[in-house]
Amino acid sequence: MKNDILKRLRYSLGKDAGAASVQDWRMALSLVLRDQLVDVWLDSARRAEVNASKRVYYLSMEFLIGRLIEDMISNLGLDAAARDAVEALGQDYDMIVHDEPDAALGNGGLGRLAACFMDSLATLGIPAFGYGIRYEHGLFEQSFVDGAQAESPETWLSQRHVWEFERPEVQHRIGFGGHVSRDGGRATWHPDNMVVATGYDTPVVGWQGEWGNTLRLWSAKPVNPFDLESFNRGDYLAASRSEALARTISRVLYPDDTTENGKELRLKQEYFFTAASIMDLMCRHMEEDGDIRALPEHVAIQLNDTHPAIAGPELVRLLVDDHGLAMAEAITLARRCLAYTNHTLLPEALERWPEGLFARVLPRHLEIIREIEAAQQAEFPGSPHILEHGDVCMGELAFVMAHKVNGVSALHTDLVKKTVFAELHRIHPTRIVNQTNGITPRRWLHGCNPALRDLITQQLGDTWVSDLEQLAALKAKRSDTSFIQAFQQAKRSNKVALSNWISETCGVALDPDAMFDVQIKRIHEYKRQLMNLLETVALWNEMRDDPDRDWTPRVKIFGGKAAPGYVLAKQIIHLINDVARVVNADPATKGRLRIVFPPNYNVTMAERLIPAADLSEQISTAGKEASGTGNMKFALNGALTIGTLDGANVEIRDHVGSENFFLFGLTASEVVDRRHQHGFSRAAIEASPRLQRVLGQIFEGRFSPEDPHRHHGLIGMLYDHDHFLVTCDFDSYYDTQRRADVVFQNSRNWASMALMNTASMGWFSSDRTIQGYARDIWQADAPRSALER
Ligand code: DL6
Repeated sequence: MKNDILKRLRYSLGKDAGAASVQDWRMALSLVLRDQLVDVWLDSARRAEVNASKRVYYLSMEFLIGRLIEDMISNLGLDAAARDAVEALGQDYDMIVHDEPDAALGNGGLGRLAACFMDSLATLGIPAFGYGIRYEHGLFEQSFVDGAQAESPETWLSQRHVWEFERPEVQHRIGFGGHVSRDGGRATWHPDNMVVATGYDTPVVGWQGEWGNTLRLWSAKPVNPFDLESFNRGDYLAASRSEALARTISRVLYPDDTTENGKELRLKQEYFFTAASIMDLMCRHMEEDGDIRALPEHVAIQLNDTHPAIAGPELVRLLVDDHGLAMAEAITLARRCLAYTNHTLLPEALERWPEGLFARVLPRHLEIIREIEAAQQAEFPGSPHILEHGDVCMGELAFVMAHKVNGVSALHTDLVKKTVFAELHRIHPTRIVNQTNGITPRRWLHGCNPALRDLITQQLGDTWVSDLEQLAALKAKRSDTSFIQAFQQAKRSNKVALSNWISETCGVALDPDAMFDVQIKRIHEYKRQLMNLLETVALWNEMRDDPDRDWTPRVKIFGGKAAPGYVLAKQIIHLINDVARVVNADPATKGRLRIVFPPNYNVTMAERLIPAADLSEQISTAGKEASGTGNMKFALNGALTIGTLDGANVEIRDHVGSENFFLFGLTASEVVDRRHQHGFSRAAIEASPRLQRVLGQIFEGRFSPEDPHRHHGLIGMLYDHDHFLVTCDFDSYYDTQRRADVVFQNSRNWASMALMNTASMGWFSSDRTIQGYARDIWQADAPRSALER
C-alpha cells in the first residue's frame, strides 16, 4: 500500500513525497482505496446484469454523505493497513483522513437517511443506484457574527472529489418549456430549452467489500459549450450565457427542506435529475431486456419525498410518446415501478406548483397529469384532486402514481393515514405501509465511536456490525461492574476528546464529568430548541438563587443551521448565543452550567458530538417530527433520551424500556386538543412563575443589553402564536430535566441505563429498514443470491 500511495502521488497527482501537502497525501491514499473498490464494484454490476436482478433506484434530491474516506477504509477492512502505510511514509494518518471536505449535498434527516440507505443496500447486496444532483455548492457554511447566523457558499468541489468517475458518455438531454404537437393522436413535445445531464459515479461498497452499488449524481451542462458567433463578435458574456443558464440548475442545494423557494429553478432541478434518472434506467432496461412491458419486473423506483414525484408523469410520457403504449396501460405500468416515501406532515413541505408555472416549464407533463387525474376520478369518483385551486399537488400525484406509500415511523404512518392522505387511504386501504427509519451502524457506531466499538467487539466479536441485533447480548452486562466501568471509560474518553475540540474551536473550557446534554439538528420551531434554551435560563436562575445546592453540572450543546430565509429560526440562534455569552461569563454558576454552540454543524461534527453525549434532546412537539434519526444515533452510542412521544421516539422507548428514557410532554392528540383552547399559551405562562420570569428577563434585554428589543419578536410569538406549544410543555420538560439531574448523580446507575440503550438499539439498523423496503415495497429479495458468487 505504501508503494501504491507513492505511485499515485507521482503519476496521478504529479507530486513527489517532498512536495506533497496533506491534501495530496489524502488524495493519493483515496485513489489507492478507490482502486480497491473498483474491482468489487464492477464485478457487482456485472453480476446484477448476468442475473437480470431487479434493481432498486433511489431517487433523492439530497444525499448527505459527509466524508467518505473512513467509511471506505473500514468497509474494505483496511484500517490497520492504511494507517501503517501512511505512518511508514512519515505522515500523520489522522490529519490526512480528517482533511477530506464534508460532502453536504443535503439539508438534514432526509438526505442523511438516503446516505445510510446506500450503505445498507450495498451491505445487503441489493443491486441499486442512488440518483441525485451533483450540486456545485452543498449546504451553506454557517458562521456567527456577533451571535447571529451568517451564511457563505460551501465549496466542496474546490478540491477534486476523488471518489467519483466522470462519465462523459452517460448523457441525457433534458428539455424545458416549448409546446406539444400532435400527429394522428401521437403527441410530441418540442422543448424550447435543453440542457445535458452528465453522470458522475461514486462507488458505494458495503461492509467487508462484498458488493458495490453506484451513486450517480447528475451535473447540468449546456448542449453547446458556447456560442461561437457571439464569441467571434467579442461579446464574451453572450457567448457563455447558455453555459451559465445550464449550470445554474445544478449549482446550489436549496437550503430549506420545508418551503419552496425560487419556484421555477427548484421545479427545474427536480425535473432535471428525475428525468435524467428515468431515462438512464429505461436505457439500461432496454439494453438488457428489451421488453418495455417487463419494466416492473426489473425496476423498483423509490421516490424520496415528493421532490422526484414528476417521475410518474415522466415515465408515462416515455412509455406513451416514445414506446407507443396506450395511456391507461402506461399509467398502470408506471405505478407498478414506483413507490413514494412521505417524510413530513408539515403543510408547507407538501409541494404544490402553480399550474401556470407547470404549463410553462413542463407542458407535456401537465397534459399527462390531467390524464392521470381523469383516470383516477373515473375509477374513484370524488377522489382527492391532484389539480386543485390552480395548483399541481405533488403529494397527491406521488400517492396516485405509487403502488406503495410509506411513512417513516409507526406514529407518522398512522398520522399519514389519518390526516394528509386520509381520503386516499380510504380509497386505497392497502397502499400505505410503514417502514421505520434506521441508521447505518458502520458509520454511526463502528466508525464514529472507536472506544465503544472496541469494547463491544471484545465482548461479541465483530459480526454485530452487519447484524446489529446481536447487541442485545450486552443486556446481560448491565450489572457487571467491570464491564460498566469500561463502558463509562469509553464515554469519558469521548467526552475528553470533545472537550478539547470545543476548547480549541469555541474557546470554552468544559468539565468532562458534567452531563453533556446535546441538541443537534436543523433549527426549527417544531424541534423546539427554544424550549431547551428557556429551560437553560430557568436552571441558571435557580443556580443563582441557591448556589450552594448540589447542582448536577451541565453542558448544553447546540448545533444546527437555520434556513437563511427562516427569520424566527435565526432569531432562536441569536438568542442561544446571547444567553451563552452571559451564562458562560457568570461566576455564580461556579462552572456548573455551560452553553456551547459550535458553528457549521455537519455530519463530521455529528460524528464527534454523538459519541460524547450523555443526554439526547428529542423534544419536538408531538406529531411533528416524522421520525428523527439523530435520536437513534444517540441512543445507540449510549446516551439517554429526554423526549416527547413523537416520531421514532415512541419505538425507541418501547425498545430501550420506559425506565431508560425520560419522557415528558403532551401527546400528539393532546397537542391537537390544546390548540383548540382559546388563549392556551397565555394560560400556560400564567400558571408557571418560572417561565414568566425567564420570558421577562429575555424581554427586558437581560441577555442583549446592547439591543434590549432584540428578542421581543420571539417572546411575542410565545404569548400569542405558540403553534408548537413550547409554553404548554415547558413545566413538564423542566421537571423531567431535574429528574435527569438526580439520576445522573448516580453515575453507575446512569451508565447501566445507557448500556441498556446501546444494547436495545439493534432494531434501528438501516439494514432492517432496507430489508423491510425490499420485502414489502420493492419485492427485490435478491440479497443473498446477489452475494453468492
Ligand atoms: O425520514 C427522514 C427524516 C425524518 O427523520 C425527519 O423526522 C423528517 O423531518 C425529515 N423530513 C424532511 C422533510 N423534507 N422535506 N420535504 O426532511 O425526514
